[in-house]
Amino acid sequence: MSGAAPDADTVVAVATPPGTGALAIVRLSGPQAVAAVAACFRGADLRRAASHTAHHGYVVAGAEPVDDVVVTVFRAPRSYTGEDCVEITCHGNPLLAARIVDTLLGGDPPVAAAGPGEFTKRAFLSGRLDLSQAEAVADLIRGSADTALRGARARLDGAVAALVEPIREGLLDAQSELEVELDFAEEEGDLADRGAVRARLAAVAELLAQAAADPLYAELPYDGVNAAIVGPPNVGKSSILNRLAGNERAIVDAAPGTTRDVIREDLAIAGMRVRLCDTAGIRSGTSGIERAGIARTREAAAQADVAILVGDARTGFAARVRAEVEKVIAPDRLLPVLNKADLLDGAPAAPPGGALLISARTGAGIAELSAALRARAAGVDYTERGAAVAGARHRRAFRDALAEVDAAGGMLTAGAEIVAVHLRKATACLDEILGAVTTDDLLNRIFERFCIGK
Ligand SMILES: Nc1nc2c(ncn2[C@@H]2O[C@H](COP(=O)(O)OP(=O)(O)OP(=O)(O)O)[C@@H](O)[C@H]2O)c(=O)[nH]1
Ligand SMILES: [Mg+2]
Repeated sequence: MSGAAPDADTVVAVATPPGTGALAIVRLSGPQAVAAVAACFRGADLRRAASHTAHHGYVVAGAEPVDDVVVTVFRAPRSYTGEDCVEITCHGNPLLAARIVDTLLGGDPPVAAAGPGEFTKRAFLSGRLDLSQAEAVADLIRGSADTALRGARARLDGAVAALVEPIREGLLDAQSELEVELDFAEEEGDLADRGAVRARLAAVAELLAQAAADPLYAELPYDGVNAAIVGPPNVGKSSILNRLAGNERAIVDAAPGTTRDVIREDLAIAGMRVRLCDTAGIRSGTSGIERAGIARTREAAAQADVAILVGDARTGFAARVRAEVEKVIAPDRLLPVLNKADLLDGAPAAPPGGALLISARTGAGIAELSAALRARAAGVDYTERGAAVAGARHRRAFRDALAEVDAAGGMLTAGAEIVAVHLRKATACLDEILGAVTTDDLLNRIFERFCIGK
């Protein structure tokens, strides 16, 4: 967090995005939040304001009114951060919001500028949120698919704790059963049969495996899925982009080699944010500009999470083009599509290799294309793109816990002490998920992904 703002201090930040809108919100948290605003507010006496009350008045810089605002007061501990919080709603001009922040920063009592995620970090530190809930806040703000948002919503509502709790209890039960069996063992060393413990551990292992695969972690990259439309010239790549975008974004022409550069369009497709690229058709024997365009096509395909490989329904896929594309993107990220189905004579035959048959001209098969794109995108591992951070962290912890439970299972006949050590380690992995034990490093890594003001 910002070095200038030790955690006990009062901090301020603009909570709304830096653009023009109807309203903007400046937010404060900390012991001096109310006093700091009251010092530059003309209206009711905020120092006496009850929690969860709103007050109309002016923010003033010296004698000059900056803006008329609504100030909402939240008293500790019934606030987002658990500290005293104030929200100042002003007109949605970033200059006004910045002047209000400047006025507060230069005022008395002093306040400091909040770092990224500082409000949510304070909510975690004061026990208002567990760590999995704090992570869900970032995912709720930046998630790029409806499933990701549903997962984040559920996690913010405590779904991870609900997932972890029965596992934790299972581990505790295994520990106590272990002790019971120890007590009843006829003689020291009679450790052959630990049936109840073994069954308990198997159940816990099953829960851990399920938890790691839970749809709560259906995450996609924050900036959306990268998809590229690739194929030979003239098969209708630009027409497909236009059809998915619902407008004439790209130039379409009967002459091959129309698209020379990569055209990008941010779209919502099947409930998912997609950055879709239309590219220059791949062919050999070209020169100059077109060759440069094809080089960019390769680049776009290499960066794509999913590449829509387009062929002509009448002639199928160009083998050389396919080979060219497969050099830069794994085959399981390719979505083969045959376009111009409307030009087929008679009923279309089943297309080869699970390809989709579509027509950019009539719109036939476009809904299926959207759904297939969604399904293909959901199958990609985004960990390396910095997405799915919470999911990756939790999954690793669940897997580590599972390894400990397996190790404990393997030690059942060796001795109760060593089994107990593994079970305690498994519990520690679960504690890491909810943030019962954390390090500054971990917290910094989590909260630096947040926007300022959240
Ligand atoms: N009948 C029919 N024609 C289509 C369809 N899709 C595209 N076309 C036509 O095919 C031609 C090429 O379309 P484009 O979308 O420019 O194809 P492209 O793959 O982007 O071509 P390049 O940019 O040159 O690589 C145009 O005349 C389109 O009108 C389709 O589904 N059916
Ligand atoms: Mg084109």
